Amino acid sequence: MSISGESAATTPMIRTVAERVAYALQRHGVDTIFAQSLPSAVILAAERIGIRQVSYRQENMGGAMADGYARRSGKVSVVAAQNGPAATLLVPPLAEALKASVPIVALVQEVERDQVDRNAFQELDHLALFQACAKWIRRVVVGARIDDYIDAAFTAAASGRPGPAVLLLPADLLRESASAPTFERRSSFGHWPLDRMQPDASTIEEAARAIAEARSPVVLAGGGAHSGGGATELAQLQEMASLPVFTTNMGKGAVDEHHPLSAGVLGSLIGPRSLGRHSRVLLDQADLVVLVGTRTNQNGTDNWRLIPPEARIVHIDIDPLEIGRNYESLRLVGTAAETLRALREALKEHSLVLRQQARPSVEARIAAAWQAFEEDRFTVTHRTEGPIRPEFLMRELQARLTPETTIVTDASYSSFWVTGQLRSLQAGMRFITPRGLAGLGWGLPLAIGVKIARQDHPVIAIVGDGGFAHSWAELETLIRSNIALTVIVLNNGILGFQKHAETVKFKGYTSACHFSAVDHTKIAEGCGCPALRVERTEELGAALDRGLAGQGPLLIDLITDPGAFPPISLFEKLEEAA
Ligand SMILES: Cc1ncc(C[n+]2csc(CCOP(=O)(O)OP(=O)(O)O)c2C)c(N)n1
Ligand SMILES: [Mg+2]
Repeated sequence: MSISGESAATTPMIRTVAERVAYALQRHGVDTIFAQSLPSAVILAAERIGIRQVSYRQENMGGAMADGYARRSGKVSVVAAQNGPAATLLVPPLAEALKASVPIVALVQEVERDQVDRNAFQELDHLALFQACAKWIRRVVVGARIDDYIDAAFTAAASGRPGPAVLLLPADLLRESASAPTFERRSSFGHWPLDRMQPDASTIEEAARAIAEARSPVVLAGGGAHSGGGATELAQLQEMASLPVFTTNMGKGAVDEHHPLSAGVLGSLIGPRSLGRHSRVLLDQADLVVLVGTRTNQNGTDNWRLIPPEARIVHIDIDPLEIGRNYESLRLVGTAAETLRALREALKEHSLVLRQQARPSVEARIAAAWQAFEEDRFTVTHRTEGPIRPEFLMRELQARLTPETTIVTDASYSSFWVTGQLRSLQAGMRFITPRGLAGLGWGLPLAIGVKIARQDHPVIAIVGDGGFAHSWAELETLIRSNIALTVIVLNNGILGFQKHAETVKFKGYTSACHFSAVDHTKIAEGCGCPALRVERTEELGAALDRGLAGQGPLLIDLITDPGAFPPISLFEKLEEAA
């Protein structure tokens, strides 16, 4: 990229280590940094050379913005923060990014080098702090090595299984004059996956044969299927080899869910009125399961109960440690796109007659599952009386989706309403959910990051009222930074999942579960954000149209039915009791 040339040309101008950091970021294609002015020397230098600072109100949120930005842009994102208290607030979003495999470089200020271990102001052991939530942590102590460390941080974040890398930058080091590095670095590592890999030919061949010869193979694709063009490759393999494809919550959108071989999201969404209740039999009866980019976690497998024990497993993953963690598998270590492409190439040498013969009946079973799902949920998707059902919102939204629309959710029910009720329109469409750790509060900042990455595309954040309360303050960021996001608050007045899960497990719930009434329109308007309160189904369409017109931000405070819960397996008993 041209930036490296520019960086080389301007090198003589660089005076401080902080400036060298800014130029190194630019060399890696960074044009946006999520920060709140700190470390000041770095942010000043970055703004001076045209890197945009999106300034968050709180570090938790800044980290989640960086997460959304990286997920949607395909670029490594950068978040920066002060030492001590600010650094501690980066822990939750970096933990999400670690679990969800999202590459973020966090630049964290350190106390001055000669003040270390003297109880300097806001001194904290950052190496220990970030141990459980970062892939890589280093402290830079020699100014001349700064480019080495910036490049190492980007390499750590974007290579192999992507994840967060933390670079600790002592304040005095940043102000120091920059001495010449041992050699000029020119590479740009700002995109991910950094290294594209595929398994050896004999392993690919074995997997291809297994697919060609299986009685009833299925694919289960996770979030890894989205990285680096994996979704396009998966769609081609699905069509060529007539393979039915399920996704996990994180994998949603990896295939077009209107394709006749797409069986929707599985995981824990298998309760009454779910698609999974009807579609899961395909997985139950599979003799071969091809896992693509999934950590086979509890939610993605419904407590590890979905995949039949006698099925053969082929597991494609960039992380060798995920393969075999929960299922003994044929090991296909590689990036999703390259490995799926290699599989498709290998399958050209095989007869796919078994797959073609099975296809009409597989398609018929999938169509019947979608049909039964539509019938089961009809009463809630069409209910116009009483408090608004989230399923009604999803039907209204579905009618307004385009393949370019990105839906972003918070943790809790908003994730499940979206993954379970909406239907993707195209392979690679994105439904971004914080399923790495499922922490509350990340919907709004994730969506802000997504919208900054895709300013020309519609982005809708759907958040529960409990989770939204973690992040109200970022409505001001939305306005100040001129981000045209539609935010829908599912205002059911309760910590819904908490209340219902306690009811199932303990036949009662604690006094924390009900809130006093909150008028989110007032909060939004107090920050200068236009807002609407919607209580009746007939008002909803116009409100959505206004948000999607894209003229500016809009908050919709949607008063929803506190009795509604998504069809996750845990709630089966609750549904039966209702
Ligand atoms: C940071 C964090 N704290 C607590 C939880 C536990 N938790 C999961 S869902 C939930 C209730 C969420 O309520 P709300 O955001 O209003 O969504 P609803 O379920 O009502 O749609 C809680 C407390 C969590 N996931 N993350
Ligand atoms: Mg709620």
